[in-house]
Order: sequence, then structure tokens, then C-alpha cells
Amino acid sequence: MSCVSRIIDVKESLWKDNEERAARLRNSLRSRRVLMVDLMGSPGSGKTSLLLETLRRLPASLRAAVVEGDLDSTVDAEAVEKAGWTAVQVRTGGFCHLDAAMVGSALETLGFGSGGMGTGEPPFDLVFVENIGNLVCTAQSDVGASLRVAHLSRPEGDDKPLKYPVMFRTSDILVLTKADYDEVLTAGGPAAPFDAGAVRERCRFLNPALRIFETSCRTGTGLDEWAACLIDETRGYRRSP
Ligand SMILES: Nc1nc2c(ncn2[C@@H]2O[C@H](COP(=O)(O)OP(=O)(O)OP(=O)(O)O)[C@@H](O)[C@H]2O)c(=O)[nH]1
Ligand SMILES: [Mg+2]
Repeated sequence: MSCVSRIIDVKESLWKDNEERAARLRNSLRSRRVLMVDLMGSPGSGKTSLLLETLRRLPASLRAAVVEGDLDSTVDAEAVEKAGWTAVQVRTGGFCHLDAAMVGSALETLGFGSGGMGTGEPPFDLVFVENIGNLVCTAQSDVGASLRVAHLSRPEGDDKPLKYPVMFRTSDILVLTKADYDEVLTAGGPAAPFDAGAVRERCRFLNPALRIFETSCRTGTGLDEWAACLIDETRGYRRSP
């Protein structure tokens, strides 16, 4: 066997191991009626800002916690804790995405039992995982969440579904963030409006079931609607068999 095929085998087996662990984690959380949400998107797309606005809008009866993923800082976890919520930081030390084992360890720290897969009454009903800022690898790595939310900010441009289709194909929800930005400089051209219609059309082609929200943490646009959707998801999840 050549070196190259051995490398491919190892990679495939690592992905497979992760997929199996993620499926077990998802089933375990589901059986305990816990909704875990994977928040993905480029660095700076507005994940933490939207998360903080979302947490503020949750009813007090919903016990929520946050797993923060970063290469090497505790900035976002500190911001979440400062706002009064429980957060656990996973520092990947250079790894570009979270995987099910990392998230399982974080859940264990939150009190979900060994590898996040204990039994009995869970300490939280809703867990947000803010993944590493990355539009590529995070889309390919299953962390065991039942709801996958992609974030795309207007300044990133409306061509992203064309260039990074996996993220848009594999997500359940897309949030178009920073709706307060009107014009975006296009590569090699003049400033042009961000074409949300084109994004919707490109996404419909990739993933007809994708639900799309538009939000702005600056003006408040769409925040209540987005939070209401998430609250509905959690309630439905807690009722589901
Ligand atoms: N104008 C505007 N700026 C925003 C909005 N949301 C976030 N920002 C700004 O965008 C920058 C990045 O926001 P974050 O929430 O930290 O983005 P992030 O995706 O969590 O970033 P990473 O965790 O580093 O990947 C900050 O300066 C925010 O203040 C918005 O709706 N409108
Ligand atoms: Mg962040």
C-alpha cells in the first residue's frame, strides 16, 4: 500500500469514528430531550453577537448553556459569562473545527455525564455550540448537534453559497447577519448591493429545505423572529418522542 492511500485510509477512519460518536451523542441528548445547536460561519460573521441577543430573548424556563470553540482564546466564553450565562471554552490549539469528542468533553464539564452521554435529568435544555470561525471544515464535522445553523454576514458577499456549497447544503438554517450593511465591495468591481435574493436562490438549489433568516444586531432587525423560531424548535423537541 502506498503512503498516499494509507493517509486517505486514516483520514476516512477518523471521519467515520467522529460520525459514529456524533450519532451516539445526538441520540443520547435526544433521549434526554436536550436540543444542541451548532453555530457555524466565517470568523467575524457575527455568531457571538447573535448568540448573546438570542440568549437574552429566551424564556427563563429554558435552561441554556454555551460551548465556545476557539483556536486559542477565551474571549467569547468570557463575553457569554459576563452576560450571565454558563459557558465552557474548548481550545483546539490550532485545530480548525470542533468534533464530537471535544463537544462531549465540554458537555461532561457542564454536568451531562461521561462524554456528555450520561443518563438522568440533564442540567440544561438547550446547548449552543459556537464552532470555530470557518466556512469549510466545520460543515464537514458532525459535533452531535440536532440543529445546524450557518451564519453569513453581508460583508462576506453573496457569492459564498457558490464557493462554499457544503456549508449551505448541510445546514438546517441560514442566518444572513449584519442586515444593516447595504453595500458590499465586490472583488474587482464597484460597491454593489448585497443580493439576498441571489443567496436565497443559490441556497434553494443546494438545499430546498434550508430556512433563511435575516438579522442585524445593530438595528434589531429579525432578532425576535429568529429567537421565536429557536424557542419553537426547543419546545417541539422537548415534546417529540
Ligand atoms: N454592523 C454590524 N456589525 C455586527 C453585527 N453583528 C456583529 N457585528 C460586529 O462584527 C464583528 C464580529 O462579530 P462577532 O459576533 O464577534 O463574530 P463571530 O462570528 O463570533 O467571530 P469569531 O468568533 O471570531 O468567529 C464585531 O465587531 C461585531 O460588533 C451586525 O448585525 N451589524
Ligand atoms: Mg465568536
